[in-house]
Amino acid sequence: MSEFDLSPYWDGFTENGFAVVPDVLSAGDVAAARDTLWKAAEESRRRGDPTHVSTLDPNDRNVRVFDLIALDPLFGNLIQHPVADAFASKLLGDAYIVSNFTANIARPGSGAMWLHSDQAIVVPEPWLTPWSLNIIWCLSDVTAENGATRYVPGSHRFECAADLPPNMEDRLVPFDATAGSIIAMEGRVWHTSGANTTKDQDRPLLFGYYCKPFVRPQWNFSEALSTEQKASFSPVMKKRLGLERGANLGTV
Ligand SMILES: O=C(O)CCC(=O)C(=O)O
Repeated sequence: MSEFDLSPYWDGFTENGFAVVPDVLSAGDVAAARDTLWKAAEESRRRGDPTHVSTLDPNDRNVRVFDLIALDPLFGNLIQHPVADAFASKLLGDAYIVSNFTANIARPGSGAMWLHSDQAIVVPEPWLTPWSLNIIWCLSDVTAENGATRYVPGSHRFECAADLPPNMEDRLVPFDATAGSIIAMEGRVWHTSGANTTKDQDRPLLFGYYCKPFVRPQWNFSEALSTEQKASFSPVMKKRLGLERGANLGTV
């Protein structure tokens, strides 16, 4: 488990379902990650993975990048970052796994996607305890105007679909974070992307998604990563990425 001290954040995280940790990345790291992300988007399209997904976003002003870990080692490092590891280990236990790592760049003119919780899209109800976690890497300031992710306060306590109030959209509140922050959001928080109403500000966010080891991961890293990429990870990370033959032996 990572040495990162969660104590200033943990009570707020459990109470609210999320915590913002500022300055996890320096300005230089943010610039490098943003640059790498744009190159990854281009490479992704070249490989035949469209960056506009009409079932997710209302128009092509959202740029989606999947398969981040296969696209650049920078993302392979971020997914095992000590701050992410600290939240994941504490919330999900040391045997947590990586489910997915993707990006959503909300460009000016982009619109909101549909409201969901990340746990609800991988596990059927009831959602009694947190089985998943999103670590959102803010590669720009995140504001209501530039399409900040918006969440329903208290929604991590909804245990089943019948608990969802009819006016969920009216309750949405935007996250507010500076470039270089992470937003750790437990899997049961209901949320959506915002609309980017600025003229000229991109809102690039990365979403590192982690689960309990018994939850089927969204991404198949055995298929996605090359032999060299797989070999570059430590034994612990190989386990977390599901690269070992005994993927789900002795984890529960
Ligand atoms: O981009 C965002 O703000 C949210 C994206 C999201 O929740 C998703 O893609 O599942």
